[in-house]
Amino acid sequence: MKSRAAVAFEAGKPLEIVQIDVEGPRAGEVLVQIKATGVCHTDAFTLSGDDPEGVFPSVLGHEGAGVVVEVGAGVTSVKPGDHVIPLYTAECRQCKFCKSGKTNLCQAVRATQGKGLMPDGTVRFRHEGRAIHHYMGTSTFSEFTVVPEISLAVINKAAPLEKVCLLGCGVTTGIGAVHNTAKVTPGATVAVFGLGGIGLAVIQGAVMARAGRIIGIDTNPAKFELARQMGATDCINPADHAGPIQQVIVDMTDGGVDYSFECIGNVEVMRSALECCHKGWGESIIIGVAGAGQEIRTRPFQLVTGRVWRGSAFGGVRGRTELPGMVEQAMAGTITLDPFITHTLPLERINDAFDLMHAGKSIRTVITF
Ligand code: NAD
Ligand code: AHE
Ligand code: ZN
Repeated sequence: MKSRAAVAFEAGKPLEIVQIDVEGPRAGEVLVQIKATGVCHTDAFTLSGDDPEGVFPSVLGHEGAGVVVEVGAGVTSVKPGDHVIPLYTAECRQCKFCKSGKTNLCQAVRATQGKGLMPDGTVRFRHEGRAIHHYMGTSTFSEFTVVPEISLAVINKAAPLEKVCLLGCGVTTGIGAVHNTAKVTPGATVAVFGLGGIGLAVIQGAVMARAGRIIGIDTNPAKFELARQMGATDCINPADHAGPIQQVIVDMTDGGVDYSFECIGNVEVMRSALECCHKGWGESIIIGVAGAGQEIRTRPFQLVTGRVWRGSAFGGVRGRTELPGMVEQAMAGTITLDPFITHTLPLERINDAFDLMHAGKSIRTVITF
């Protein structure tokens, strides 16, 4: 079938809105009509060319929601008409990772997904006969996409797709990192580095966990008002301080925070986030994605003296099992999505969404089809 799609033909170039050919679903696959998709900083990161797994041409996008159109042979857990959120972290419930009970990082389709291919090693997208790669197993910047059955969470049909698409990445990542990775406790002091979509979702998670103090840090003070509205008790711009930001935070928290979250993808800030943690127990969670060749560093003494470094992918959430419940929470108002949606644009204007993000003017732009 034909599909309108925003194709990344080359790294560092704007997306091109073109008509692509989408092949029907093969065994174990599902054809989904995407109704809405958020634009996450990771899409911009991959488009920039910094992602070691970035392949071009490709259809980016991994924060979408849509409706099942057709299922391939052997598909039993979804049917046409189901409302779904595509998962960049699949959940097969059979691999060593799923069965461990220790991680959400299912590996059933991860190797081919990282190469921009479907699990059988081929693609379903073509443009003028040329193969177009998939992205993160989701490719939500296309009106029609094909994904593995195990990469779909079936959600309540009454949920507004143009809002709950944000649970496909940003909001789930931030809230999940607080609850599943850090396990923030009531009364805890929390520092959040980067007040974009992920950082604000961490703030929302910290409020849900009844954290006592939530310190937001951003180099763009325009992000502070919304951060405060969502529950930040203090907002700091590192540029307003002469010394290292970790020292500023240690001084204002009687020795450091209980938990910190890096939501930027900057390895220098990752160091600050670790070093602002309290001696003996403070834990720092890396969420931000850093480019090829980047490495983190600190004095090992920071860890010897009890600080802990962790990472979190998709907030540690098992998508097929847990996302439907998070959608219910959003419908009940326990999770709030509206404040994240600063802009809504049609697919034809998707490059504006990237511009708004780079200019620091948006939290999330939702693209509608
Ligand atoms: P965003 O662009 O909306 O927000 C980033 C924020 O960081 C901005 O407000 C910006 O002003 C701020 N910032 C930039 N440099 C800074 C600095 N030196 N000090 C303080 N603040 C600074 O991005 P986002 O969509 O919220 O994504 C944030 C990061 O999380 C990205 O690296 C993204 O790739 C990553 N991410 C990871 C996961 C995961 O599962 N681990 C999921 C989603 C996104
Ligand atoms: N491809 C990159 C890493 C990208 C990355 O870290 N992705 C996050 C999700 S970001 C969503 O906005 C993630 O979940 N990673 C776990 C995984 O299995 O991909 C690289 O460095 O190669
Ligand atoms: Zn994302």
